[in-house]
Amino acid sequence: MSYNTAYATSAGDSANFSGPFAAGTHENENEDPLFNTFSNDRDPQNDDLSLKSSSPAKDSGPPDAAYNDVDKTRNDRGHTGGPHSK
Ligand SMILES: [Ca+2]
Ligand SMILES: [Ca+2]
Repeated sequence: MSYNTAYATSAGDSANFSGPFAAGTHENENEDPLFNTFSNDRDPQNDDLSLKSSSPAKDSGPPDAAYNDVDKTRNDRGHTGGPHSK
C-alpha cells in the first residue's frame, strides 16, 4: 500500500496507516488533501472533492508515466488522479 493520503479519519489521522505502511513510508502521508469544498455533515451532495491547486495530493502519486493524469501531468492522489479519472 503506497501513495495514499489519510486525513481526519474516524480512527484518527494516523491510525489507519500503521506498521510497515505508516505515514512517512511508502509515500503514505497524513495531510489535508485540500478538497475544493467539503463539509463533514454526512451530505455528499454539497461537496466538491476535486483538489485545490495548492493540494499536496496534486502530482504526488506514482511517478511512472503509465499512471499520468489525463492532462499528462504526474498522477494526483485520490479519485481525480490517474489515466482513467474523469
Ligand atoms: Ca458534505
Ligand atoms: Ca497531476
